[in-house]
Amino acid sequence: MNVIEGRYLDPGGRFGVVAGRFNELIVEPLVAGCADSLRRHGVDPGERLDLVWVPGAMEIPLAAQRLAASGRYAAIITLGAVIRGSTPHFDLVASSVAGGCSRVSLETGVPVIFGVLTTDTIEQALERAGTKAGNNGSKAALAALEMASLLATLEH
Ligand code: INI
Repeated sequence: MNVIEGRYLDPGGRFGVVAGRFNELIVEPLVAGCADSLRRHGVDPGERLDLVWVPGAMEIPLAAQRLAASGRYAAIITLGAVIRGSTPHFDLVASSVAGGCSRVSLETGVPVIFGVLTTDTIEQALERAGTKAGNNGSKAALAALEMASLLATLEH
């Protein structure tokens, strides 16, 4: 059996992070976890990582689309926090950003990693931003390395 899979090795190229400022307290540690994970896998953030801030999760797909369409990135990582709390349009925001990111990825052929938290409570979001449940930004960085490496393999 010929197994084809990506590896958590530096595939080369630039990486782009698009982060939503809304719920910044949660998103800042996601960005830090993402950059740290890339650095520990050989990607120097100072040299090869661009960070784009947008107002909130709703704006993430458009910025991700611009980065992906530029052809300059091995992968784009999206980070944000959509928290149900008392927000009536939680479902709309959550499904819109998820669908938008997936569309950008399929239309451009560039991996767009979905590192946007969608939780019921702030506590659940905090748990995934560097406390009890790890750091979703760090997990998103690993997914970006794996997908960039997989696509490089599939192209040859
Ligand atoms: N944006 C978020 O990133 N997270 C949220 O939880 C959120 N809530 O709850 O409303 C949110 N709203 C803002 C939205 O993403 C846009 O920035 C805004 O509507 C302007 O277009």
